[in-house]
Amino acid sequence: RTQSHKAFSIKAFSAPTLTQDELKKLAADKAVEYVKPGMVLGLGTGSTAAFVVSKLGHLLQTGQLSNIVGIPTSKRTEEQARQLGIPLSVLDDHPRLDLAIDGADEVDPDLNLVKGRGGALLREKMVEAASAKFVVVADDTKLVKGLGGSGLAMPVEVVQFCWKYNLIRLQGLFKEEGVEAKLRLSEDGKPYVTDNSNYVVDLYFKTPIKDALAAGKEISAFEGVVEHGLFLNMATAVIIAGKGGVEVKNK
Ligand code: ABF
Repeated sequence: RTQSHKAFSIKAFSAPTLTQDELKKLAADKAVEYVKPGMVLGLGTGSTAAFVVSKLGHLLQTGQLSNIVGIPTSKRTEEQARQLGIPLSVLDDHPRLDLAIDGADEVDPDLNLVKGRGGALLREKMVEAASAKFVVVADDTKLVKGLGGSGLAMPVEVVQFCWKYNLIRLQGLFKEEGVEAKLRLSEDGKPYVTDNSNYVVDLYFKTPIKDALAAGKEISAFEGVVEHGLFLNMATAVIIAGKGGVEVKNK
Protein backbone atom coordinates (compact mmCIF):
# COMPACT_ATOMS: atom_id res chain seq x y z
CA ARG A 1 0.00 0.00 0.00
CA THR A 2 1.27 3.47 -0.84
CA GLN A 3 1.61 6.15 1.77
CA SER A 4 -1.29 8.27 0.60
CA HIS A 5 -1.80 10.45 3.62
CA LYS A 6 -1.16 14.16 3.46
CA ALA A 7 0.95 15.74 6.13
CA PHE A 8 1.53 19.29 7.16
CA SER A 9 3.40 20.87 10.01
CA ILE A 10 2.60 23.79 12.20
CA LYS A 11 5.95 25.15 13.31
CA ALA A 12 4.52 28.00 15.31
CA PHE A 13 7.08 27.50 18.05
CA SER A 14 10.45 26.06 18.72
CA ALA A 15 10.13 23.53 21.50
CA PRO A 16 13.50 22.04 22.42
CA THR A 17 12.81 22.33 26.13
CA LEU A 18 9.25 20.99 26.28
CA THR A 19 8.71 17.91 28.43
CA GLN A 20 6.96 14.82 27.08
CA ASP A 21 3.82 15.81 29.00
CA GLU A 22 3.90 19.27 27.46
CA LEU A 23 4.18 17.69 24.00
CA LYS A 24 1.23 15.41 24.76
CA LYS A 25 -0.78 18.45 25.84
CA LEU A 26 0.07 20.28 22.61
CA ALA A 27 -1.21 17.34 20.56
CA ALA A 28 -4.33 17.15 22.74
CA ASP A 29 -5.09 20.87 22.36
CA LYS A 30 -4.78 20.57 18.58
CA ALA A 31 -7.14 17.57 18.51
CA VAL A 32 -9.78 19.37 20.54
CA GLU A 33 -10.05 21.88 17.68
CA TYR A 34 -11.87 19.11 15.79
CA VAL A 35 -14.64 19.06 18.41
CA LYS A 36 -17.84 20.95 17.53
CA PRO A 37 -21.05 21.51 19.51
CA GLY A 38 -23.57 18.70 19.11
CA MET A 39 -20.95 15.98 18.61
CA VAL A 40 -21.01 12.48 20.07
CA LEU A 41 -17.39 11.98 21.08
CA GLY A 42 -15.28 8.93 21.86
CA LEU A 43 -13.07 9.70 24.87
CA GLY A 44 -9.77 7.81 24.83
CA THR A 45 -7.66 6.35 27.62
CA GLY A 46 -4.06 7.00 28.68
CA SER A 47 -2.02 10.04 29.66
CA THR A 48 -2.31 11.84 26.29
CA ALA A 49 -6.05 11.23 26.00
CA ALA A 50 -6.41 12.48 29.59
CA PHE A 51 -5.18 15.89 28.41
CA VAL A 52 -7.97 15.84 25.78
CA VAL A 53 -10.62 15.03 28.39
CA SER A 54 -9.26 17.69 30.70
CA LYS A 55 -9.34 20.33 27.93
CA LEU A 56 -12.91 19.36 26.99
CA GLY A 57 -13.93 19.75 30.63
CA HIS A 58 -12.33 23.20 30.72
CA LEU A 59 -14.09 24.31 27.51
CA LEU A 60 -17.45 23.12 28.85
CA GLN A 61 -16.94 24.74 32.25
CA THR A 62 -15.99 28.08 30.68
CA GLY A 63 -18.87 28.05 28.21
CA GLN A 64 -16.60 27.81 25.16
CA LEU A 65 -18.19 24.47 24.17
CA SER A 66 -21.63 23.01 24.73
CA ASN A 67 -23.92 20.15 23.87
CA ILE A 68 -21.41 17.31 23.51
CA VAL A 69 -21.86 13.72 24.68
CA GLY A 70 -18.82 11.61 25.55
CA ILE A 71 -18.51 7.85 25.23
CA PRO A 72 -15.61 6.79 27.50
CA THR A 73 -13.27 3.97 26.48
CA SER A 74 -12.50 2.88 30.04
CA LYS A 75 -13.68 3.14 33.63
CA ARG A 76 -10.70 5.43 34.33
CA THR A 77 -11.74 7.87 31.60
CA GLU A 78 -15.37 7.65 32.67
CA GLU A 79 -14.33 8.68 36.17
CA GLN A 80 -12.20 11.60 34.92
CA ALA A 81 -14.95 12.84 32.56
CA ARG A 82 -17.62 12.54 35.23
CA GLN A 83 -15.57 14.62 37.67
CA LEU A 84 -15.22 17.31 35.00
CA GLY A 85 -18.96 17.37 34.34
CA ILE A 86 -18.76 16.05 30.77
CA PRO A 87 -22.16 14.53 29.79
CA LEU A 88 -21.65 10.80 29.19
CA SER A 89 -23.41 7.99 27.42
CA VAL A 90 -22.72 4.50 26.05
CA LEU A 91 -22.45 2.86 22.64
CA ASP A 92 -25.81 1.15 23.09
CA ASP A 93 -27.49 4.58 23.11
CA HIS A 94 -25.13 6.19 20.56
CA PRO A 95 -23.94 3.46 18.19
CA ARG A 96 -22.63 6.04 15.72
CA LEU A 97 -20.08 8.58 16.96
CA ASP A 98 -18.93 11.72 15.15
CA LEU A 99 -15.37 11.69 16.41
CA ALA A 100 -13.11 9.68 18.72
CA ILE A 101 -9.81 11.04 20.08
CA ASP A 102 -7.33 8.67 21.68
CA GLY A 103 -3.64 8.02 22.24
CA ALA A 104 -1.51 5.22 20.82
CA ASP A 105 1.58 3.22 21.68
CA GLU A 106 2.99 3.00 18.16
CA VAL A 107 2.15 4.81 14.91
CA ASP A 108 3.53 3.54 11.60
CA PRO A 109 3.97 5.59 8.37
CA ASP A 110 0.53 4.45 7.10
CA LEU A 111 -1.14 5.57 10.37
CA ASN A 112 -1.66 2.01 11.55
CA LEU A 113 -1.36 1.69 15.30
CA VAL A 114 -0.47 -0.47 18.25
CA LYS A 115 -2.72 0.37 21.18
CA GLY A 116 -3.64 -1.15 24.50
CA ARG A 117 -0.61 -0.82 26.73
CA GLY A 118 -3.02 1.08 28.94
CA GLY A 119 -5.16 -2.06 29.09
CA ALA A 120 -8.29 -0.55 27.51
CA LEU A 121 -7.94 -1.86 23.97
CA LEU A 122 -11.29 -3.67 23.70
CA ARG A 123 -13.48 -0.69 24.55
CA GLU A 124 -11.15 1.60 22.59
CA LYS A 125 -11.49 -0.52 19.47
CA MET A 126 -15.29 -0.77 19.77
CA VAL A 127 -15.73 2.97 20.27
CA GLU A 128 -13.22 3.95 17.59
CA ALA A 129 -14.63 1.53 15.03
CA ALA A 130 -18.06 3.08 15.60
CA SER A 131 -16.77 6.59 14.98
CA ALA A 132 -16.94 8.50 11.69
CA LYS A 133 -13.53 10.06 12.45
CA PHE A 134 -10.76 8.79 14.68
CA VAL A 135 -8.02 11.25 15.58
CA VAL A 136 -4.90 9.96 17.35
CA VAL A 137 -2.85 12.14 19.68
CA ALA A 138 0.76 11.31 20.48
CA ASP A 139 4.24 12.65 21.00
CA ASP A 140 6.90 11.73 18.47
CA THR A 141 8.37 8.92 20.60
CA LYS A 142 5.43 6.81 19.32
CA LEU A 143 6.55 6.85 15.67
CA VAL A 144 7.84 3.50 14.34
CA LYS A 145 8.80 2.24 10.89
CA GLY A 146 6.89 -1.02 11.41
CA LEU A 147 4.37 -2.10 14.06
CA GLY A 148 5.96 -4.05 16.90
CA GLY A 149 9.18 -2.17 16.14
CA SER A 150 9.39 -0.28 19.44
CA GLY A 151 10.35 -3.45 21.29
CA LEU A 152 7.53 -2.68 23.74
CA ALA A 153 4.36 -4.70 24.25
CA MET A 154 1.71 -5.44 21.63
CA PRO A 155 -1.23 -6.51 23.81
CA VAL A 156 -3.78 -9.23 23.18
CA GLU A 157 -6.84 -9.44 25.45
CA VAL A 158 -7.75 -13.06 26.22
CA VAL A 159 -10.38 -14.72 28.37
CA GLN A 160 -9.08 -15.85 31.76
CA PHE A 161 -9.99 -19.48 31.11
CA CYS A 162 -6.83 -21.37 30.05
CA TRP A 163 -4.99 -18.12 29.21
CA LYS A 164 -1.68 -19.99 29.01
CA TYR A 165 -2.99 -22.04 26.10
CA ASN A 166 -3.41 -18.81 24.11
CA LEU A 167 -0.09 -17.42 25.28
CA ILE A 168 1.63 -20.50 23.86
CA ARG A 169 -0.34 -20.29 20.59
CA LEU A 170 0.50 -16.58 20.18
CA GLN A 171 4.16 -17.28 20.78
CA GLY A 172 4.04 -19.96 18.10
CA LEU A 173 2.33 -17.67 15.59
CA PHE A 174 5.20 -15.18 15.59
CA LYS A 175 8.21 -17.51 15.54
CA GLU A 176 9.79 -15.56 12.64
CA GLU A 177 9.63 -12.25 14.51
CA GLY A 178 11.17 -13.85 17.59
CA VAL A 179 8.33 -12.97 19.90
CA GLU A 180 8.27 -13.26 23.68
CA ALA A 181 4.76 -13.57 25.16
CA LYS A 182 4.07 -12.62 28.78
CA LEU A 183 0.96 -12.46 30.90
CA ARG A 184 0.53 -8.83 32.04
CA LEU A 185 0.76 -8.43 35.81
CA SER A 186 -0.52 -5.64 38.03
CA GLU A 187 1.70 -3.87 40.54
CA ASP A 188 0.62 -6.35 43.23
CA GLY A 189 1.99 -9.22 41.12
CA LYS A 190 -1.45 -10.61 40.31
CA PRO A 191 -2.66 -10.87 36.68
CA TYR A 192 -3.88 -7.56 35.29
CA VAL A 193 -7.66 -7.70 34.77
CA THR A 194 -9.27 -5.49 32.11
CA ASP A 195 -12.49 -3.49 32.43
CA ASN A 196 -14.21 -6.46 30.79
CA SER A 197 -12.71 -8.95 33.25
CA ASN A 198 -10.20 -10.50 30.87
CA TYR A 199 -6.41 -10.99 30.99
CA VAL A 200 -3.80 -9.44 28.70
CA VAL A 201 -0.97 -11.31 26.99
CA ASP A 202 1.76 -8.87 25.91
CA LEU A 203 3.80 -9.77 22.84
CA TYR A 204 7.35 -8.41 22.57
CA PHE A 205 8.75 -8.60 19.05
CA LYS A 206 12.44 -8.71 18.23
CA THR A 207 11.71 -7.44 14.70
CA PRO A 208 8.61 -5.58 13.40
CA ILE A 209 5.56 -7.64 12.40
CA LYS A 210 5.97 -8.62 8.74
CA ASP A 211 2.30 -8.50 7.68
CA ALA A 212 0.20 -6.78 10.34
CA LEU A 213 -3.10 -7.29 8.50
CA ALA A 214 -2.56 -11.06 8.25
CA ALA A 215 -1.27 -11.16 11.84
CA GLY A 216 -4.40 -9.42 13.13
CA LYS A 217 -6.67 -11.90 11.35
CA GLU A 218 -4.70 -14.89 12.64
CA ILE A 219 -4.73 -13.63 16.22
CA SER A 220 -8.49 -12.94 16.09
CA ALA A 221 -9.13 -16.46 14.80
CA PHE A 222 -7.84 -18.01 18.05
CA GLU A 223 -10.71 -19.15 20.24
CA GLY A 224 -10.53 -17.32 23.56
CA VAL A 225 -8.86 -14.23 22.09
CA VAL A 226 -11.13 -11.28 22.73
CA GLU A 227 -9.27 -8.51 20.86
CA HIS A 228 -5.76 -7.46 19.83
CA GLY A 229 -3.91 -4.16 19.91
CA LEU A 230 -3.36 -3.79 16.16
CA PHE A 231 -5.57 -0.89 15.04
CA LEU A 232 -5.26 -1.10 11.27
CA ASN A 233 -6.84 1.35 8.79
CA MET A 234 -8.78 2.97 11.61
CA ALA A 235 -7.14 6.35 12.23
CA THR A 236 -8.34 9.18 9.99
CA ALA A 237 -5.69 11.56 11.33
CA VAL A 238 -2.69 11.45 13.65
CA ILE A 239 -1.51 14.51 15.53
CA ILE A 240 2.13 14.20 16.52
CA ALA A 241 3.89 16.69 18.76
CA GLY A 242 7.67 16.85 18.70
CA LYS A 243 10.46 19.34 19.19
CA GLY A 244 9.82 20.82 15.75
CA GLY A 245 6.12 21.52 16.37
CA VAL A 246 2.79 19.79 15.87
CA GLU A 247 2.34 17.71 12.75
CA VAL A 248 -1.07 16.57 11.49
CA LYS A 249 -0.97 13.50 9.26
CA ASN A 250 -4.23 12.84 7.44
CA LYS A 251 -5.24 9.54 5.92
C1 ABF B 1 -4.37 4.40 25.17
O1 ABF B 1 -3.39 4.77 26.08
C2 ABF B 1 -3.92 3.12 24.70
O2 ABF B 1 -4.43 2.53 23.59
C3 ABF B 1 -2.45 3.25 24.63
O3 ABF B 1 -2.04 2.00 25.04
C4 ABF B 1 -2.15 4.26 25.68
C5 ABF B 1 -1.24 5.39 25.31
O4 ABF B 1 -1.00 6.02 26.50
P1 ABF B 1 -0.15 7.32 26.66
O5 ABF B 1 -0.86 8.40 25.94
O6 ABF B 1 -0.13 7.49 28.15
O7 ABF B 1 1.20 7.02 26.11
O8 ABF B 1 -4.47 5.34 24.18
